[in-house]
Amino acid sequence: MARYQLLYFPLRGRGQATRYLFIDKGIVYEEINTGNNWVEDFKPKMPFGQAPLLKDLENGFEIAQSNSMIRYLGRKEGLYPEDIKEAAKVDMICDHIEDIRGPYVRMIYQNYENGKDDFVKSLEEKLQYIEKLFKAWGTDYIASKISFADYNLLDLLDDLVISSATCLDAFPTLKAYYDRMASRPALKKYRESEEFKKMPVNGNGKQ
Ligand code: 0HH
Repeated sequence: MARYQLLYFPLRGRGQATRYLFIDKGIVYEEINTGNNWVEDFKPKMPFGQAPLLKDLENGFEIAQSNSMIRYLGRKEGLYPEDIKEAAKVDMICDHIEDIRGPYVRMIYQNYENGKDDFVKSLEEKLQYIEKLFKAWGTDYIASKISFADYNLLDLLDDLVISSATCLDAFPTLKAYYDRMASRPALKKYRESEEFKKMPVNGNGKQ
């Protein structure tokens, strides 16, 4: 029986990190397609007028904002480090992810033709910070065990590699991390599925 509902459009976008967490941890969830009559049936019910929304079917609680959703799952599903320094590591990587995802989303939806080259150029600086931290921390995941933030980073790296196939070439530690995440058995199987392959990355066909 489903434990959660994920209400979102049928695209990767801001729902994919949560899907990865569910799939990797074997958590049964149900997708509700908010694209069916979005303006009339869904938008007015969303706390901030936007999707995604996560519903916890065990207690009826509803969470908006993709980063809050995945943090909630982190806390509830034992995927948030208990040690405060380890928790700070996953938090800081999540904040840095948002510093990349924000400009990515603006580039995709508002300035693709004129902005993509500059966005791709900006990645070299932004990714080298993660490379340096990962080398210093020396763990297989962001923290010593897998956490909610790893699914967020996997999804971000997917988007970046699609936009620029060579963007990880200068960062061997980050590239090895990406391959490690993508080859986790449940994720690998899902990423090879037609369901995943045919899911658009963004809502406007740009990537
Ligand atoms: N800060 C929020 C979060 O992280 C941002 C959510 C957001 O931007 O959760 N939601 C967008 C959909 S993601 C939204 O709800 C971008 C994909 C858009 C493609 C489909 C749009 C079809 C609309 C009919 N957008 C709809 C809206 O704001 O009304």
